[in-house]
Amino acid sequence: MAEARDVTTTTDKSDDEFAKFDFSVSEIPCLHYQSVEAERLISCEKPVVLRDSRVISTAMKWSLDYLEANMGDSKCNVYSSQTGRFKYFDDKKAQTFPGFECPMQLNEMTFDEFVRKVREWKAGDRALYLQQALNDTVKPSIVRDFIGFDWDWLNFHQAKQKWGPLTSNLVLIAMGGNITPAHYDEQHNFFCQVEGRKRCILFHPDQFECLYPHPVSHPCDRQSQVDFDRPDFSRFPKFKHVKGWETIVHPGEILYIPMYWWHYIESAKSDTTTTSITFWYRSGPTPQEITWPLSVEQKIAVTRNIEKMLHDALKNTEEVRELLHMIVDGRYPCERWDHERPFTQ
Ligand SMILES: O=C(O)CCC(=O)C(=O)O
Repeated sequence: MAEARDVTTTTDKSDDEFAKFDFSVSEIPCLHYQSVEAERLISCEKPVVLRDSRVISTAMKWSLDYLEANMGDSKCNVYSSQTGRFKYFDDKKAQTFPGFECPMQLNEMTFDEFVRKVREWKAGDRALYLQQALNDTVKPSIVRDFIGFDWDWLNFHQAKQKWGPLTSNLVLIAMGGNITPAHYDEQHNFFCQVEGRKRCILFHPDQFECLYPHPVSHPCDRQSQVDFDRPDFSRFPKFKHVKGWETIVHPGEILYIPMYWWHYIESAKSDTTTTSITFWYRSGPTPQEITWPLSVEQKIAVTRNIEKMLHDALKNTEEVRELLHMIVDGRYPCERWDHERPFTQ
């Protein structure tokens, strides 16, 4: 099991460990999990890396060998990709969306099979990524480890932030170099690192316009259309101005990823595998008192609902575009609104 990092050296990127990008990034603060500042950041929905916690200390022994012996014989979801990029897509939407090509393939296999494939993997093979929700098919030892998580701390935060229920704990086992392209989730996440290092670049929800999400009706809804390695600035000119927040999470650390914050996640190339566990929480009920102007997050929720309503009514993504143009063009003059971009705070 690896030691937690020396926090004075947060940027331990050796030149060839992670991809290089031209956009500007600031460092996500890394703080003691009980510090006042960490609590403040979580309360105002800002990302923070929490160190020295014992939240998943019972999972710190979850090496591939340990999991192989204890995960049980049920099938796990293992994605494969020729490019090493694992862009999530909605299977149901994919079946009807014209011309959609799946960016990765789902294979179901037992944990043992997955481990065997990882051990036998050679250059040129498709990269593999296990993404399996923890469920009751695991052996009692894993259940004991799970019960041993610091639920007092987790439940305290869930109640304090007035979040909704915990929806799932995903175990993520990536091969070194795997990339989860930029996307946002509609849930809060305590993202816990068990083994290996992951570089996480987060973007505030107000970067929505720079990241060009796919339409809501697209199978890759909530994912950026921009290929970070080869950005097409003629299609996505505002990507030049995107500003991010970056960290490398190490074993034992927790990254708080607030709802609607974009995240791009990359496993260190020299780590054979990396293991993480997610704790996803729904947002709480809508506050009884709404104040104006709405927050960026509320505007994104409104935007999503409008897009969904239009698509449900028209049943055609191209017509959504035409209808929105008809509503806006020549009627809401730019000069008046330009200083009040919809997604800036
Ligand atoms: O770790 C990864 O590769 C992806 C994780 C992720 O997107 C999430 O936890 O929301």
